[in-house]
Amino acid sequence: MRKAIVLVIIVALIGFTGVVRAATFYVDPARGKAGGNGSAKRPWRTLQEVVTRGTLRKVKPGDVIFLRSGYHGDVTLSGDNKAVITIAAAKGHKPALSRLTISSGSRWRIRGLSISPAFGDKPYDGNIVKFGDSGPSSDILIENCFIYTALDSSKWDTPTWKKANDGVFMGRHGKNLILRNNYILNTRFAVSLCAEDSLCEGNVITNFSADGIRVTRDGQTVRYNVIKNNYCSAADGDNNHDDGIQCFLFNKGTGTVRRVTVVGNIIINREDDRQKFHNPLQAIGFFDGPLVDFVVTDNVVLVDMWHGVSLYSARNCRIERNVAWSRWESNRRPWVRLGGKSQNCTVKNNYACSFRIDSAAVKSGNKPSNAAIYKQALEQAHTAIVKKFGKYHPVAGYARLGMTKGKSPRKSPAGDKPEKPAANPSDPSQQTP
Ligand SMILES: [Ca+2]
Ligand SMILES: [Ca+2]
Repeated sequence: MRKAIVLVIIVALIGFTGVVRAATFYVDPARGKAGGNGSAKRPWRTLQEVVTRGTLRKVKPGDVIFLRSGYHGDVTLSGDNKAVITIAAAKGHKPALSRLTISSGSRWRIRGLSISPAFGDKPYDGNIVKFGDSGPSSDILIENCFIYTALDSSKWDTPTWKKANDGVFMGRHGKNLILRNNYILNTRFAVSLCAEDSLCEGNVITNFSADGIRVTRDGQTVRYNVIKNNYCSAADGDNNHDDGIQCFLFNKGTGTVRRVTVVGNIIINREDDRQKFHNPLQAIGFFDGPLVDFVVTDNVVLVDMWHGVSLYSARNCRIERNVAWSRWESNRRPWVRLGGKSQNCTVKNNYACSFRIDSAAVKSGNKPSNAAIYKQALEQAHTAIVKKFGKYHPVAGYARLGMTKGKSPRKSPAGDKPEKPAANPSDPSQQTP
């Protein structure tokens, strides 16, 4: 009887930790062969070939595929996995894709890849990474990837900025999707979040000509992202109203967006005043609504525009401890604004250049911002982000602020050898590294 109980516990533990004979495969564009067996010594050739030849069927739930340096193609994945399948850069390797699409499916984890049309043989329009947009999708995690149109945009004119690829589209058929610690460089619309109950955290968005992050569905969390350096104004020939984070209504049926959390993000209009084609950026612009149960706290905003933090038609929302400042001399000083007809909202302990708060709101402790308060808030927010995600991006190499390069010490090195299989991305304990 006792033996049976012990056996049951052991079986339960093995099931719980998920370490049941996960296999590891290797893909190597330089040394691999289409007819290899996927072992470290006889790797397959490219990830695209693994998918299109059907070799991917040999990879089972819980397995890990390590990609070695080189070009792995334009890759489309799909399929429901009973346990997470991880596709990751092998240690010390720089695998590259020209595009990544996960059309539908569940339990995929993608880690540490460089993804850019620059690697492919011809340019394409639209998103560089798209997932959850063609069919039911859940528990997909995309992390530590370097996603960009081109490395250098210094010679771009406005037409080039307007036709630049969009960065990431988290699709409308998704639920429980995670976009974590990706570096997204030189894009038009950087990130569109259209999946319910999903998380966008620790990403860096640098150089974008339209909106940084679009929040469009219920239950989305946007936290600890850095969004900076916005391009092309109406005077330059770009009529898009650029926002750092915008609530853009996608819930067409109900016209209401619920349970959105926007916490600890840094939004900077431009880091360098020599930036060409700069544009006044609205920081957090939640104009569509009604907005219900929003939490917008601890964001730090430096913009040359009126909308620092603006929520319209808000119900049961909290706007707390945000700091909005401008270091430029125009009269566009960023405010905290609760507009339209708000109900049951709280606006507390924010710093901004001015406040426009619906009279029905509960408000207290809101004070004028200044350069010193902004500087302190920026340091605090940056420190919190660095603590969670590192000072430098693990693949792009860039710091989160400025464009210096370096390396963050690795907490747990990802090896070119079997490692602990990924936990289910929807596991809340896995949501912060
Ligand atoms: Ca623009
Ligand atoms: Ca916009």
